[in-house]
Amino acid sequence: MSIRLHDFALSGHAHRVRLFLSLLGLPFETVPVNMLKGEHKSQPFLALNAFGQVPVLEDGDVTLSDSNAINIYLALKHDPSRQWWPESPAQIARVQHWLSVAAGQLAQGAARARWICLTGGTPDQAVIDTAVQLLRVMDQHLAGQRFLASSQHPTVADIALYSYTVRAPEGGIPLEAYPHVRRWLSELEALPGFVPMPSTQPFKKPA
Ligand SMILES: N[C@@H](CCC(=O)N[C@@H](CS)C(=O)NCC(=O)O)C(=O)O
Repeated sequence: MSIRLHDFALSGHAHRVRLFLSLLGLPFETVPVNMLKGEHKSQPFLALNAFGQVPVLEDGDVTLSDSNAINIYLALKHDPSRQWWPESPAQIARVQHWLSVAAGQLAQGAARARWICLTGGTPDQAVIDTAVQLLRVMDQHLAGQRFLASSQHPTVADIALYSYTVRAPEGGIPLEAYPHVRRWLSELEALPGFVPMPSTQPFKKPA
């Protein structure tokens, strides 16, 4: 049974799943969801995800939403090496810590600033401050450790933080001041199967 990804090219949340499927070498079918036309709030899409958000993954009779939940599923189901989702309680907790950061400070900071800029607005200072504080913490952390939750290999934590961090400049947040973050981004971009998060220009805000 084939894997289907309900995807929107400019969504960093969707990119997390697209990227991870590609890194795992899993074939999948893309079902484009045109968020600019409001397709994510249509009845057929709401039947897949009542929150009306991309991404959604269908794997046979399993339907999942939430990028991080989907990537945990993919890691547990399709990564026999158990590299991407660790086994020890302490390591699992370290990965989960960063997944919480991705759903918290990253979403409220860099991801929000980017969306506001792409739709023609100006992020307020609190949003910028949240993004900058996270980048400072990440830079300090990555100065002492190769990946976010492991010194040896990437995990789903790195996938969760990658997409919106690399496109933070689209939200008016430059990355020059964070050399360890930039080194970490480059290491992820060198992984076999890596697919980039598209860069984009501001567009009209969806109605
Ligand atoms: N927790 C969700 C968040 C997904 C999300 O916010 N997706 C955005 C696109 S980047 C969306 O569909 N927004 C529409 C909405 O919230 O109504 C995840 O990790 O997948």
